[in-house]
Amino acid sequence: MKSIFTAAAIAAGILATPLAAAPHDGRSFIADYDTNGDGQVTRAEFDAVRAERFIATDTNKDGWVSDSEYLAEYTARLEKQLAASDRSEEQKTEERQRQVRQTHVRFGVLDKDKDQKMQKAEYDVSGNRAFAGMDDDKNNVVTSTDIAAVSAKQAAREAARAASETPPAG
Ligand SMILES: [Ca+2]
Ligand SMILES: [Ca+2]
Ligand SMILES: [Ca+2]
Repeated sequence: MKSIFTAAAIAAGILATPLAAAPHDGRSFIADYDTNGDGQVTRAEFDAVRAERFIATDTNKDGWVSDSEYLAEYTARLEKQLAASDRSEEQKTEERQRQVRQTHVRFGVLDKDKDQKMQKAEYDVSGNRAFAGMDDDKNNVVTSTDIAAVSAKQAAREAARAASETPPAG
C-alpha cells in the first residue's frame, strides 16, 4: 500500500508542480534546513543555513552575490534534481532554459536597489518571506503540521484557480 501511495503522490507532484517548485516545497524545506535532525526547523537553524549558503554562493568572496554567482548556485541544485529525474534529454534541456530565464528574473526582483549586486540584506528579504510562507502558525518554528497546512492552502488555491480558468459550459 505504502509504495502505491508514494508512487501516486510522486506522480501527482510531478504533474501539479514544475520542477522549479521543488526547492521550496515543504518536505525539502525541512530536509534543507533541519540541521539537528529533530524534524522541525527553528528560525535559528534557518538563518544559520541561509547565512552559510550566502557565503558559499559568493564564490569570489567580495561580500555580495552577482547574477552569475546566483545562477551557478541554482544550476548546481537544478542539475542534481535533473539527474535524479526520469525526464527525457529534450525535457531536461527545456527545463534548464526555462530555469535560467526565471533565475535571472528572480535575481532582478531580489536586487531591490538595482545595483546588480545581491547584498545579504536583500537575500534576507527573500529568506524571511520563504520562512514566513512555511510557518503557518507563526511561532517561528516550521513543523510538519505547518507544512501540511501550507500545502492544503496551496492545493485549495490551485483548485480555485483551475475552476476559475475553466470556461463556462456552452
Ligand atoms: Ca531542527
Ligand atoms: Ca560575489
Ligand atoms: Ca542590490
